[in-house]
Amino acid sequence: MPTRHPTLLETFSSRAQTATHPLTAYLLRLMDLKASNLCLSADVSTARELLQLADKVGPSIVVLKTHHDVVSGWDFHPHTGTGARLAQLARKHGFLIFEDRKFGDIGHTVQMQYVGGSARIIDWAHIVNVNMVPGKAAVTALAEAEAKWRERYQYEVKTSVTVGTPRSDTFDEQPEESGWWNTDEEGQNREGVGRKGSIVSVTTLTQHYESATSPRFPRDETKGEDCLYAGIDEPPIERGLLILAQMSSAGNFMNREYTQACVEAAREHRRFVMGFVSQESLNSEPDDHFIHMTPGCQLPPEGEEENGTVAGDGLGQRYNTPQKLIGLCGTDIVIVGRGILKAGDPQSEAERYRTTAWKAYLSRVTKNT
Ligand code: BMP
Repeated sequence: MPTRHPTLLETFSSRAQTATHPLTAYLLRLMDLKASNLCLSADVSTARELLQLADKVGPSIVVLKTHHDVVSGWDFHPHTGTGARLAQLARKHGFLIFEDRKFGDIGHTVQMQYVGGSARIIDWAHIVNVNMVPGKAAVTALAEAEAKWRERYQYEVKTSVTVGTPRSDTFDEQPEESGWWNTDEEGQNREGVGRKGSIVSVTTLTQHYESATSPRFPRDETKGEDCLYAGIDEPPIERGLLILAQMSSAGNFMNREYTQACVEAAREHRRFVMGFVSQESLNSEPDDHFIHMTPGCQLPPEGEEENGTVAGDGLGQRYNTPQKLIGLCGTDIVIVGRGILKAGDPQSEAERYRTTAWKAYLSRVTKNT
């Protein structure tokens, strides 16, 4: 049982007022609006299933967790692909996308994995997580990558072509560095875009950034649909990180000292780290306003004692009920995969999880009154 930090007894709407991270504040407001503290772990094997599932279960959840690398047929197109279509469903139903990528490499590599490659995770996932085994530098590196991405994506690239004679002072002699932050979707170098022209013969090609109406979501341009969930505006542009501080699997190596190092790293990056993937609340200092998401959650089958025990999956996964995780351990959002996915009717099973998890939260905070 964690120490009784004030956040354990505070309502989500009240915590939204004090959250340090803008995306956490938004998520807490969304939770309050939808009366949901449920995350679906959408571990299905095809992109088609994933999109259908997100559309069906979307109304019950506040976060959709993906492992994009287990999905076959994932379309990487930045505007019409799977990430963009998920983003569209996220706007329609009001949920955030959490890519459970568990970055776990040196800083330079995690930056490339986050922002670049075919998946361009940062473009469609509001939230990602990090496995801090390589050390705190991975968190710093991801924070830096996000800040650079945000700076750049506040603007859209507009290209104009003019014919004329360029003056020598319009050209910068400095050699340019290439990296993930200055390549576009096709991998073309974009460094210098917005500040200088280049010539092909006497034609001047000028590219400049213009403020984008909404850079937050790549839209599905093929559908023309663009509805936004009622009652709340667009999420902020800021991306968020969760630190994997404790695991649900039996025999994992994340001991107390390791978890504490995760908490310290989070405190050093309060503008980027939203909180933790953990098995309990890790808020302990007065300034800790972190959010906690917890996997390894299942309910006993319908009709059985709601607080009964649930067996593991035989592959190391251990399960606890929403009542235990939210009521006793103080977590905020339960992450449920197979408990919902394997049900005959995932949509109504998600509703069963939503109502149970919400009830556990309500009974926790009403102990305050
Ligand atoms: P399920 O509810 O089907 O056991 O799925 C749990 C999900 O949460 C999986 O996607 C898994 O990768 C993830 N997960 C976990 O189970 N335990 C952890 O400690 C961290 C995770 O990300």
